[in-house]
Amino acid sequence: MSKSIKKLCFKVAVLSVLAFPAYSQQTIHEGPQGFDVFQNNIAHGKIDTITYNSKTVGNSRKALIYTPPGYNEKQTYPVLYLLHGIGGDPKEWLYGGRPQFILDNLYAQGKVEPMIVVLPNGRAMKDDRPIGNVMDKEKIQAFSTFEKDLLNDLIPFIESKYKVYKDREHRAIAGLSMGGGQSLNFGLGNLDQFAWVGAFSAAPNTKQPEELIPDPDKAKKMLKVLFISCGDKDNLINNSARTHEYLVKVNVPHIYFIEPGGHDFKVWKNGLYNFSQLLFKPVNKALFYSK
Ligand code: FER
Repeated sequence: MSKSIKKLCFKVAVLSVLAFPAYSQQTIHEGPQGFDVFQNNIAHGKIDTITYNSKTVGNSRKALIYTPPGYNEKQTYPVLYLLHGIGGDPKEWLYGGRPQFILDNLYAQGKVEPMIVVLPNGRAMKDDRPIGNVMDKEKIQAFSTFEKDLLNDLIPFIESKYKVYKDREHRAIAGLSMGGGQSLNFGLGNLDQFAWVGAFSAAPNTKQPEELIPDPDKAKKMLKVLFISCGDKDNLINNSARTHEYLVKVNVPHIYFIEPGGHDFKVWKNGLYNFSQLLFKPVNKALFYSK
């Protein structure tokens, strides 16, 4: 190789390294190939089952918890509550979305802040299994009741058993479909509890925009990141679109990511991939939707 070509190669290499941080998190994009695949040669987080007493439901309830690679009790962690859909339970994310693979891979690349992820059962009723007609009125109601179970039972339990931060800026909520609607309803409805809210393919349980965001100035002031994503072929897209249109109208910054896809885990995995990388870090306003 001639000297001048070598010099040019060096310059290109230096420039790409310098430019990389600017590009690496500038866009919301679909996960690259392999982002959701188990890698043998990296550190892995751990999945455990926890059991907590629910005053709301009147029995003991189970949730899954993911602690990140290198988890140790000397460190204090922020928490993401990650919610499932209408036909699911905590195992829906575990087996359908493999959040542990997505997050392990992101940790290996230094792209996520260490955090604990809790996968609750969002159907807050005595028999919370996804059996029979999952559209039954009392089961749909249980997704709404979960707000109390989450705030009054599960969060206090997690905070008593794990070394976690207890303030809103270290607490995030996100979910798929019914869990996306829950995240918008509970997150935006309790801004004193959550600063990071994500909804992937939000379902018809999503409150009407005016009810969801009654005080846009407060939402604007308190939210760190509000992330809404949906597949362009999802029959439920209107729940996301109408929320987005209202947020634009009332000038609340948010991320709106419509990608090719239906009502499925391809979209939800990309949701987690993107949302998790934003959490508990300084906010990059360049990502927000602007008119
Ligand atoms: C509905 C259609 C879909 C509905 C909920 C869903 C409450 C939820 C889907 C999911 O969680 O995947 O009419 O009404």
